[in-house]
Amino acid sequence: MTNYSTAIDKKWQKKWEESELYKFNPDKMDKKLYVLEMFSYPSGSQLHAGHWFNYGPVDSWARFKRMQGYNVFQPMGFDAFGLPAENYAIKTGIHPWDSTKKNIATMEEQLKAMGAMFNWENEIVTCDPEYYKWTQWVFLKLYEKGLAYRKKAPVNWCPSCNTVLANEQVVEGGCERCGTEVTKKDLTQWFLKITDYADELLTGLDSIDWPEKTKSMQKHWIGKSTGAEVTFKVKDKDISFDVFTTRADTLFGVTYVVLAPENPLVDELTTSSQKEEVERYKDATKKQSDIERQSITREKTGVFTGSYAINPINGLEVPIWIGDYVLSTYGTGAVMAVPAHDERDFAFAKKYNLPIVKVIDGKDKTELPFTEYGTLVNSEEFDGMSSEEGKIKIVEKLAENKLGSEKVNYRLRDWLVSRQRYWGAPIPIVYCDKCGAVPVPYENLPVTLPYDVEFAPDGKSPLAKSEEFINTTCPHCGGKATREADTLDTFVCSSWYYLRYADSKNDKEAFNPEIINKMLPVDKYVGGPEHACMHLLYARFLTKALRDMGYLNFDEPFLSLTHQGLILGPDGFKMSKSKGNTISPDDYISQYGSDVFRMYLMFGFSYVEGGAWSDDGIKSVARFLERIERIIENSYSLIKENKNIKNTMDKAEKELNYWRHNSIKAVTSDTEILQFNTAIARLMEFNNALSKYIQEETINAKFLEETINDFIKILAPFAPHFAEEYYNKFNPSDFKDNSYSVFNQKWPEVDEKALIKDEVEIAIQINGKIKAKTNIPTDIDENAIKEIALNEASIKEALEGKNVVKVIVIKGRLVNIVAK
Ligand code: ANZ
Ligand code: ZN
Repeated sequence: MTNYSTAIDKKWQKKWEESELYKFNPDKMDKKLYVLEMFSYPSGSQLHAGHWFNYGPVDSWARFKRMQGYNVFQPMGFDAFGLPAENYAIKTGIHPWDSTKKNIATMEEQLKAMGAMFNWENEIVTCDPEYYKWTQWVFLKLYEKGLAYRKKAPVNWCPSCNTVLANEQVVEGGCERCGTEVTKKDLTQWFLKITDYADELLTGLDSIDWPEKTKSMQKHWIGKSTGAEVTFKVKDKDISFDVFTTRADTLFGVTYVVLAPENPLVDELTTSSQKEEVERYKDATKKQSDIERQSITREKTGVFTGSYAINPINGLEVPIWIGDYVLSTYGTGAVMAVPAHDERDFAFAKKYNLPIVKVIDGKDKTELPFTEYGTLVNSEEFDGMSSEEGKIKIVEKLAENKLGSEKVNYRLRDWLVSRQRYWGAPIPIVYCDKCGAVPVPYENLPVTLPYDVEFAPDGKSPLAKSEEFINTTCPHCGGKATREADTLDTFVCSSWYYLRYADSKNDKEAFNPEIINKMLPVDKYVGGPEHACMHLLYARFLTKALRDMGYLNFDEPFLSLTHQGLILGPDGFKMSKSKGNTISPDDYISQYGSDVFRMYLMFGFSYVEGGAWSDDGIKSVARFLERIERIIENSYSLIKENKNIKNTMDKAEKELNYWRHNSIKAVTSDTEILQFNTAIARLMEFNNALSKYIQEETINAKFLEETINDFIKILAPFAPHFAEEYYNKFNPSDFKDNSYSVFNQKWPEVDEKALIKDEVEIAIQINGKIKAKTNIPTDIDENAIKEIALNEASIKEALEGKNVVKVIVIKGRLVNIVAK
């Protein structure tokens, strides 16, 4: 019968809480360690095994660090605004506030059953006015610095979620949340000027310890491109326009130019005979998203405007077209087309019978479009130059005539943050007929989200329908004004939550910079890889913006990042309530106790890979803890009995001591890199060695006691309640202070000497074939090893009648006897 059960979980959870064991110590800043797991949405479904997989193992890592002497800060909270909570509310008819609060209460309870050392005293809930007041403050600060602005732009629209989306929320043309195909609308929206930080967001990646793949995704998303802007004058008109090109070396091959249909010059350039066709084409383009338009496989289409432009390098006239493969949102919204060397231009030229002129000579391609890079031809004074040299020389020449210059472009667009939904932080701006857009004064924050609102989405901001909310007075002139009815995207709330955690109770300011600058950056951040180009990018931007305003003294919010793997449903699909494949931890916990469940997750799956759920191994983990229990209990009685006790360190002691230190060493290094499954395998080895030792006729009680204590200590991060129980059994305490806890003990140190074995097993070969194995002392010389090998019984026999030609010794591993 096993002693370990949920009763033990509860007992220690209570004790830990009462004794404030995990409280962060603000006086020990030199050893602070900020460990953070991405907080979750309090959606209707409860915590499933996947959530545990995020939080449980990281808590084990934090406990390990605590025992190494770190002053750990591990806060927890809820990302409570946003579509999931709102959609759940719409489905059930329960108000988002009520359902969210209820869900949070349930999730808190489930999280507490995990027994993690969360700093609950610093909990934050982003939909609480005490939190979003400061989200609004952040927004106003950005506004003050010109980093938040409003503009009319063609934006992504999800017809199912009835709201605009940021570029980052469009995944392969679909809505990040619901998958519905995203369309475009011309709307006036609020943006945050993340592009101001494009370059630093790129270079900063070199300074942080993040998975390479995530860094490269961000790099790609930011998309730095170095090229040139080249000016084309319009024939017979007093206008000109710039194109962005990365291939100035191909300028002599330009046979036409293409503007994005939305380019504001189009109307002016369109001749009357082309007007009708151009208008029709513009209308058709409006419906398509940028992602669709960029597809390589899609047929390229366009319309001639009737006007011509002059190639600035050779004075040739080329027709001006519009085409939807040119995006209005990239570069200058205009391209010079070089069909001989660019695939898209080539397809377009073929379709519309436009000329193709080869200007780069290379050898690797024989079919059009020709090789990309090579030597310039058909370019007069530049003939024979390499592409690279040509780029420089051609731009130099253009620059002399003020018709071109070097230019760096980024793919990154400003972050669209306004949403036409109810469940978010109101944007703290009012509109006055006289004064225009006026920020709500800081002392009037928060702009409270009203409770009684018809929130079912219909494409218009629900807050606009709330008279009580929308009508206000202008803070500037006191006249009649209306409030901004859009709310902030939840990613704004989560872009700064890691700052608020560290000073969560501050009601005077968003945070006290002095505290934050000591507590941050976050030392270890753990969460899903799907956030690579959203949350993780937004948070970096916000940190840099607040730093430049003087509030922060660090450049990056998250120094080290790990993505945990995904625990899939038993069917191999992502766990979701709608698929009915979620695994609830609750039943397992009541059956086995939380430590068994936690340890099984850590032992059964690689932390960074995850995998499909199966509970095949959970019984064996439960049995492992039972075995440990038995061994500890038996050892305890052996020591107490005080019979057959010795004080010497003999062979059996040395053997156990070897396994003890071997485990300490491996568990330390594996846990450090969150490689929990192998760490637990080492604990199992250690346990086997203990089991063997206590069957000895005589035992060294003092040594056994020390060894058991070490074992409990290195087991503690993985089975916290269980280990606390047995640590206290072995080391009874009066509970006067917190020294009772195994988590206040020092992590055991490796005694390297114990790892040097007295004996090693070596293989003995004859002519390269293994014939025998034997144990030899480690401290003997080569001749003695040869002697032992040659005198081994079976070897002696095999060598009979043969001549030993040579004996080769590879120390610690083998002896090869060459014989004829
Ligand atoms: C002429 C040329 C010749 C180009 C050639 C490429 C190859 P990246 O590297 O992504 O920055 N381009 C510029 N603005 C564009 C827009 N708004 N929509 C669509 N395409 C645009 O790509 C830069 C290249 O993409 C530019 O260089 C331009 O085409 C095109 F053999 O200019 B290139
Ligand atoms: Zn006013």
